[in-house]
Amino acid sequence: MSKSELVKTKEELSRRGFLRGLALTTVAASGLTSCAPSCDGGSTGAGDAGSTAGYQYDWEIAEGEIVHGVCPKNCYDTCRICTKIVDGVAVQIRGDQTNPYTAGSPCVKGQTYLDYHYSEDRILYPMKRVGAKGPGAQFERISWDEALKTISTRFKDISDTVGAEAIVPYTFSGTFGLIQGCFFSGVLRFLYKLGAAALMPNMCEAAGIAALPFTYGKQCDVDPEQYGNTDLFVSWGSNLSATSVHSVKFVAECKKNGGKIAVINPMRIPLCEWADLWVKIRPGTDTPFALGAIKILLDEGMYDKKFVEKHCMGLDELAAVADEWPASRVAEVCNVTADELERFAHMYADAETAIIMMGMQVNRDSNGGSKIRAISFLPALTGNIGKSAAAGFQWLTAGYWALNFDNVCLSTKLLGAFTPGGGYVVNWNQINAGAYNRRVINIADYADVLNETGRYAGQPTRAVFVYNGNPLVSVPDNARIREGLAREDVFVVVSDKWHTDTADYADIILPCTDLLETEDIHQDYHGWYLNHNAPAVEPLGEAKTNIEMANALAHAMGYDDDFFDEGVPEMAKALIEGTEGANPIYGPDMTYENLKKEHWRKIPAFVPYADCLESGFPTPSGKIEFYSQSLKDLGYHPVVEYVPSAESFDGSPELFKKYPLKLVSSTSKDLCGSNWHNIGKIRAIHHQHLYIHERDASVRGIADGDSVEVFNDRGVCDSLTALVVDDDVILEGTVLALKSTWPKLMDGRNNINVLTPGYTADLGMGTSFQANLVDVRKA
Ligand SMILES: Nc1nc2c(c(=O)[nH]1)N[C@H]1C(S)=C(S)[C@@H](COP(=O)(O)OP(=O)(O)OC[C@H]3O[C@@H](n4cnc5c(=O)[nH]c(N)nc54)[C@H](O)[C@@H]3O)O[C@H]1N2
Ligand SMILES: Nc1nc2c(c(=O)[nH]1)N[C@H]1C(S)=C(S)[C@@H](COP(=O)(O)OP(=O)(O)OC[C@H]3O[C@@H](n4cnc5c(=O)[nH]c(N)nc54)[C@H](O)[C@@H]3O)O[C@H]1N2
Ligand code: SF4
Ligand SMILES: [Mo]
Repeated sequence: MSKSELVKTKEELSRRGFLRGLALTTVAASGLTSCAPSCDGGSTGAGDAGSTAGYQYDWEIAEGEIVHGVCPKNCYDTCRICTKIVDGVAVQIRGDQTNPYTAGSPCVKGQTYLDYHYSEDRILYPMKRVGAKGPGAQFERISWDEALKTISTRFKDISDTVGAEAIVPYTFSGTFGLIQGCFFSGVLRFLYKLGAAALMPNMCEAAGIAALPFTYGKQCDVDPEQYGNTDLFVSWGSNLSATSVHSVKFVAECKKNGGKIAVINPMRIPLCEWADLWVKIRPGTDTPFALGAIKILLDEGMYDKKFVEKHCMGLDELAAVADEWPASRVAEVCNVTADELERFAHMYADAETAIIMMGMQVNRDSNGGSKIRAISFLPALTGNIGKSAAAGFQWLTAGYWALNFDNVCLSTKLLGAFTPGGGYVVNWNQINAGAYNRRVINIADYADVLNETGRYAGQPTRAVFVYNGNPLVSVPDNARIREGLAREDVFVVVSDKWHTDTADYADIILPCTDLLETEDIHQDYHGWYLNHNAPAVEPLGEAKTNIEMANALAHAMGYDDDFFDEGVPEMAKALIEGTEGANPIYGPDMTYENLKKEHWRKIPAFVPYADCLESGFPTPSGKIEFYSQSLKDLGYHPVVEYVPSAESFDGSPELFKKYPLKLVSSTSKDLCGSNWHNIGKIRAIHHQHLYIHERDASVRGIADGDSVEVFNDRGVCDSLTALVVDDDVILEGTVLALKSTWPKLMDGRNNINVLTPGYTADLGMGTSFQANLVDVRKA
């Protein structure tokens, strides 16, 4: 493309709004503006609202540099993407065509990354609040020097008077980059040096991560690119059509190749269209369902006797537990028919190879760890372990994250113990045993942390540092989160790109970079890839990466440790190579420099657990443990036990009389966590429905399309409209809504987290979003 053609294209683009983004970049980068257009505190955070719509154009039109990156969001897919840069401006994003997993295109959200990046609503400068905290808060621009001085002065004061442990981090999954974020690095390096409380980031997958090693010793998930080769794909409490759009094509291959599909889910999901069996299970009751299926496998001799004899221990104890779950009892508790249970058991036993994809919602319950443990017995009983690359289970590929995390997060050095995300901690007893050199807080009970209640009574909280997360949208028991952030004696720092609901409570806001401006290393948690994200453009305004922020804060505090002079290249090298040199699991010569050149590398194919069939499983007995002495020693049932969900018909019968509907939160294909709700094009397609069964609706006088209030003792969610559906869509007694909408974009109406509880899960100290009884009325 010639220069004049490019100029013409830019003219065309400018007419469609492109130059608004360009102008913002240029002016902001030159520092000539006092503030991005909407950084005056009056912003709604409402994103582009269509202003820059349509500026993408054909990949082939412009000559430009192509930079390889990775979508950094907390999403199964970790899309490998390419960005075209013309004159220092990002003009188009598309999928990396060479990557078999995410080839083609990012999802609908990823396609709006340029709107996201060049949005007029991005926070580009440090801000301080002027006036009251909360909705409508006003901010004015300050320099980084002033921001750092204010924060360091306040932090020193708190450390000297109350103690540094009164400063609490909140960080979760804004970027899943292993250096800038992902639970343990980023600004935590600074906060842990400071002496701030240690954060257990156990919001998402912790119960399952804690449960699986009791069965298998280590976690080896099947590669999703193998779905096409399996005889049976079981979607167990998962909805890949929303959560992992790029892996649906592999399920389609399974179907095309004659494989079967089973869905276990209280809600109809798109995969039900292809399913041979849909079990509309009652939420929270997966343990009895799995045990009922196990009883049938054992009673009818439909299990792999040779495999179990050689590689498993505790069959008799498992049989005794399963015996308590005849089909009639399973039917009653799980609200399924005995026939459905039989069909599932036979379908599973008959398949030569089977993959069970366990969704994460299953583990976000007070009994979530037990559910994952109960399901985990099925592949072992049927010999689906170590048999084929297309047999086994999927949870998260955490077992393949063979990087030197401690070199980067410095936890051993700073906290006295290393925890890769916290999920390997089973319960508070282990923490109380003194692994850490300071007070520990758990994200699952953040409302208590902020309000000094429950287990945190008497533990002062005087400052909160939020980055990479949005507690006021995403964390349970939200009204109490708001109360805690609103405390006048709590100093709040928020680092984000947007004026989120949480940012409205900030004393100081620090602007962060996005994927186009940040270098990082990413590893998929579903696929088998290690990836490099190269920065594509200069940061807009004065945005800093999380590591730059950590280093600047450390220098402001006067810390002179060498590690606060490190940049991403040194950290990436230490992460990937460690002191050992290239890391063998990723194939030959896996060095930082090679990953940069190759952009991504897939872990070379192998059969999960095949090595353990030869050399034993890394459990205490060396076998797959249906009976776990370790669990018993920790005070749990050594096999598994059905303890009803903390809020459910059988777990809390009195509460059930008052609030007879189980609220299930689910994931929107149009949002990722709370990301993108503020981007106009996306908000336009995102719905805010409460799926409700027609009989549940009619007894409450609710018609399709009515505005409704969903309520319980914790609060009222008033942002939903009823979508009245029948038995073909949802189980009666269950209502479902999508998670992570921004109250401030809904006229201050609450999202569902005003209803969700702060209980911790049985294993891994995870959250219990699903242990949630409610009622509904017409608004
Ligand atoms: N009701 C209900 N609620 C849920 C769930 C549920 O099932 N039901 N699921 C839970 C789960 S599984 C998860 S993972 C959590 C997610 O919880 P969080 O990770 O706390 O929430 P997100 O909404 O993803 O917020 C991420 C924020 O980080 C910011 N951010 C992005 N990149 C960066 C960066 O590089 N630096 C900085 N400083 N900030 C950045 C984004 O702009 C965004 O505001 O939500 C939980 N919430
Ligand atoms: N588009 C998009 N993709 C995402 C995310 C996002 O926000 N948006 N978030 C990412 C993150 S952080 C996570 S953790 C994952 C979330 O992944 P998941 O947690 O797997 O996704 P959900 O849709 O919340 O839940 C999956 C299904 O579980 C069902 N379900 C609920 N309770 C039960 C139960 O007790 N038993 C059974 N059998 N089924 C139940 C629900 O009906 C739902 O269809 O997705 C990731 N991918
Ligand atoms: S949100 Fe997920 S599917 Fe969408 S671009 Fe990012 S990684 Fe890909
Ligand atoms: Mo998550």
